[in-house]
Amino acid sequence: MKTEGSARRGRLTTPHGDIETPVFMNVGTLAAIKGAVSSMDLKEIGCQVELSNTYHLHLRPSDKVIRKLGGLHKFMNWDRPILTDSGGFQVFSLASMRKIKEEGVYFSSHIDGSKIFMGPEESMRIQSNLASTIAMAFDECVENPAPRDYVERSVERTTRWLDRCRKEMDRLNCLEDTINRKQMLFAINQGGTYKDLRVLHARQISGMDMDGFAIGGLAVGETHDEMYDVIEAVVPHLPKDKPIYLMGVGLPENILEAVDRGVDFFDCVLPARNGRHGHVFTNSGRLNLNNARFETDDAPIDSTCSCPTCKSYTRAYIRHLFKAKEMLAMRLCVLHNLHFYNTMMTEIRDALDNGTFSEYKERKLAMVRGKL
Ligand code: PRF
Ligand code: ZN
Repeated sequence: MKTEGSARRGRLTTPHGDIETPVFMNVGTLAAIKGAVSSMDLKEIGCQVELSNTYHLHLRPSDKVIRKLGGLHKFMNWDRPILTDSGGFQVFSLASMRKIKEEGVYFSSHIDGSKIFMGPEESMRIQSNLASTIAMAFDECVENPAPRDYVERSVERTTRWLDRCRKEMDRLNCLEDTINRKQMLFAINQGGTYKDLRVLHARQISGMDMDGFAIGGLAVGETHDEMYDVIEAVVPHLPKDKPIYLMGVGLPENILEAVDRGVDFFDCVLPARNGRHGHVFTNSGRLNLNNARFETDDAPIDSTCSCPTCKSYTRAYIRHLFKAKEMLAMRLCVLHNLHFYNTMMTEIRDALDNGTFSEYKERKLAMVRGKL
């Protein structure tokens, strides 16, 4: 592993192949990247890891169905690593009528209102049925800002839940008929914006046998500077030899700043969501392709980009597709944006290999802000 300041160039070996880090994981909540992007497309745009969600797949088509069909890899035709989030975030952001108890969370499905219970053991069983490469611990994600005493009790419960996740995952990985008996488990650090609670929790979970450590509960209401402060406070208290994953972050500039502070894994819905609205990332700032100024623009989205979209289509054509409400508009922009993110991660890894990350970071920050 090469380092430059706190930034690290690493590799995580998994049963589904090596992951070169820092890495961006491409979000396919329902075992599909929104915007009509297939697993074949993902290979073309340099995706290493796909991310799906326990909560969504449990509700539809159900983890039992996916298990019967041989697990998520076979189901969605993706043979590289898959990380599944635990439901700990989605239950809190999507479900209604939520009741948090020591045993887990009672809630109503956002699809049909049916009553569901999910606790650490249920989350591990669902993720074991999905047979993802990496499972995430079942945690509580608290929105910022939150009262200190609430965060304190929530973090303590998340630690107890982590212990139950570890035990249940160990049991499942020993069962003869488990699809992926080498399923990995990442812990999740919480503690809101209270740095002392964050550090206390990081110290507690560092002592547990985990394959990686995530920083959760960020990008949920605090400022970017508060987020960077928490990352800086927490990273030194996590094991040096395990990957660190910042959940649900973020803009290219947030990723560059977090890599600089020691983060290895990222995921975010932004590139796909923005792409579906015609908002694209380029090396000269962000563009909105719905804008009238692109009506007769025959340049590609980004003339420095080698993605399938930029090799073949103009801004004017894609703008026309949006106006005509053609699905292809979304697909082309999502492909470009995901390629932009995955390529930025390759550039980050190359810069770390060459010892030029700090120069690269400053140049790329200027580029994505449209100032170069
Ligand atoms: N916990 C889980 N998933 C998450 C988060 C979290 O705190 C976040 C916070 N940004 C995104 N996804 N389990
Ligand atoms: Zn492109």
